[in-house]
Amino acid sequence: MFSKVLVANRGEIAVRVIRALDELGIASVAVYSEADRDAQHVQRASEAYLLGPGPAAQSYLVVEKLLEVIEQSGAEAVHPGYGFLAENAGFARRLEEAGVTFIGPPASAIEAMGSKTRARELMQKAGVPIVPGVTEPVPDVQAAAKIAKDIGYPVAVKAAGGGGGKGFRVALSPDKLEEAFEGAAREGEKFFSDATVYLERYLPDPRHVEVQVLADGHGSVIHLGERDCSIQRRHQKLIEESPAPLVDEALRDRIGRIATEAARAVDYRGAGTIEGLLQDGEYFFLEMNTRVQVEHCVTEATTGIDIVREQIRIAAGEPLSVTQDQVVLRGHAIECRINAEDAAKNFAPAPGTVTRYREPSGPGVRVDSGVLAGSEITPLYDPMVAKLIVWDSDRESATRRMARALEEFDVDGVRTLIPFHKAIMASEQWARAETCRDLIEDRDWLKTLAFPKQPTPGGDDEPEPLERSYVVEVSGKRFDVKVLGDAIAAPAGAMADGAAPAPRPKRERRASGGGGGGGDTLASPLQGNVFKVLVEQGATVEEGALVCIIEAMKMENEITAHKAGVVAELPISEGAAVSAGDTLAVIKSDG
Ligand code: MV4
Repeated sequence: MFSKVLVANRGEIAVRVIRALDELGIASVAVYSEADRDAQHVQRASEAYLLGPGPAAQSYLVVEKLLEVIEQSGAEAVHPGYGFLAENAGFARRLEEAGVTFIGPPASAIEAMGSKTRARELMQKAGVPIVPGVTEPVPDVQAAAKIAKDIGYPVAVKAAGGGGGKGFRVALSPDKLEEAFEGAAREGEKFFSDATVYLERYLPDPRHVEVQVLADGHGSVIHLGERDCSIQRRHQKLIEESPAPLVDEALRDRIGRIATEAARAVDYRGAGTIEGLLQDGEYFFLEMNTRVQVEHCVTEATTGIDIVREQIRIAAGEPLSVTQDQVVLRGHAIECRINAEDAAKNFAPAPGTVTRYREPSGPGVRVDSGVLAGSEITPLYDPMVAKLIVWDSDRESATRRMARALEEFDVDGVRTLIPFHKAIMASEQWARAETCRDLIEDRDWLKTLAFPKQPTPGGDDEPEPLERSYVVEVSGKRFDVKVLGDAIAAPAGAMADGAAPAPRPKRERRASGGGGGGGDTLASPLQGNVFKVLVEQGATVEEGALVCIIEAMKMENEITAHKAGVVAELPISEGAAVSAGDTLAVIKSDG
């Protein structure tokens, strides 16, 4: 077994890996950027090294710098977590060359699965069912038109370098094909430096079902059951659960075999996930993720197997700790991603400082997080604050437990998805395990689901009725009392002992973006770059009309008109940088 391992990541997953290392008696080496000096993963590791400035391209992604730290610290292996360098075959190879163990699959397996067309071809040869379509790159729109005619509309156009929905477009009809083709190619180029695209049949109402696999270096390949990740927003998974609502034992057995076959076909080693679509009882391979995933925790809850520990043991050459027969699924687990995002603003990132932070606990509750009160959620990295995972005997009780835990979760200073998740847990659609789609149909219930607006965290830009909470005792019974109305100057001494305001004097305020604005001004809710401007000065817009797209944290954020009227000012242009609070447009009411 290793004696020292470097964790090439940050946030909750770095903390998660450090915990596994601690339990195995292995020293941990953290790395951090200037923006993460006080981060949890830095404080929890045995030792920590500065990589460079905040932007990942100057810190967490700098292979040379990581190699230096490996040398300096004497780490024998590297755990990449997810994101950053986790699926970078070049990085895995560099480590191999340096005689350092990459805690992950062989570089060849990362490569094979990295190209989605190559992966489809390999899987087809191995007898793994793939979503109908081509396994070759499609050179141009003309070729695409011929193929699409054969496949039948709607067609899915996907970037070959993509994955997780990046570079994914749907063409509903032939006249929409060019736009979809160009869009997928452009996004592929932007995110993966690869404009190659391919076509698949578009499945109208699938469920996203993925299978966790583990493979050791001794010929064992097993699966740990499936996860359903059908609750997504703009291809970001928001809620995951295991087992999947529509998968029975026979189907689990079938997709489990498909997944282990897929892993064998690329000589897989370590933990991996076969992602697929389940439509009318049929299962189709989508892609393989050659890393530990965010949602691995729900599988840990239902199987009792520590996936990160298995990863480390496998990388050290040990055999899997269980056989397929020993894998027993028990109960039901659900994970909610607690992102610093504003659900009411089309899930725009909502960075800021966490001023109050209290995690839920109690039976069947697990929280994986990398923050504490005082932590800053920076726009430099992904906005996940924590993952809340619950386990209970069945889906219904797990849902109630999740609702309870969400109620206990107390985060202030930044907007989070907690209210959104509460609304989902209380919804009939969730109870019926309905799928949601944000692609082509208007049947997307996530969008329409009523969820309470959150008070603006922090700032004080609007005079609104003050709400103060007090705790009072009346004849020995405790009451929480809200006092509404304008603040009244308390006479000196009136707040003396016993009558101190509760520690949560809250101002309920208009839910607005981080920047606020108000009136005619449409302010940017986030920092980023203007990717597209969709209105012109002088144009008349409806409330909710798309004004521009701002790219931030590798995501395109649609900014919509906050009111109907005429665009009087439009001080933005494509490619320009904007800060949170900057004016994007001034919209004056008609007449
Ligand atoms: C699809 C699809 C329909 N047809 N592919 C790809 C990445 C992942 N985020 C979802 N992806 C999809 N790929 C074809 N050929 C629909 C989706 C999809 C989806 C699937 C199941 C549950 C929720 C979904 C939400 C958005 C997109």
